[in-house]
Amino acid sequence: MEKHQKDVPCKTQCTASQDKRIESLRATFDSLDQDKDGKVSVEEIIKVLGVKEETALGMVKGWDKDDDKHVSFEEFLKAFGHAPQK
Ligand SMILES: [Ca+2]
Ligand SMILES: [Ca+2]
Repeated sequence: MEKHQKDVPCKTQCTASQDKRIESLRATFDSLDQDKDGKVSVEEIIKVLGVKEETALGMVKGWDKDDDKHVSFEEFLKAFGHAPQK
């Protein structure tokens, strides 16, 4: 009867871990986005992470795909969401 425990379809597990991943990225993004406008600015990165302006600029540059100098959650997801989980 309980033999099916090992037969959990990968799809279920993969989706669950993907959801978890997005959830934790969302939490990180929310903590960066201090004014809750849905975008992370250079100033917010400096404030939250306590990094230098040039460091924060470099980070935004790397993540900012549409070049508006802000990182949207979509861009944040693209930057981190596709990295394979080990
Ligand atoms: Ca913001
Ligand atoms: Ca952007």
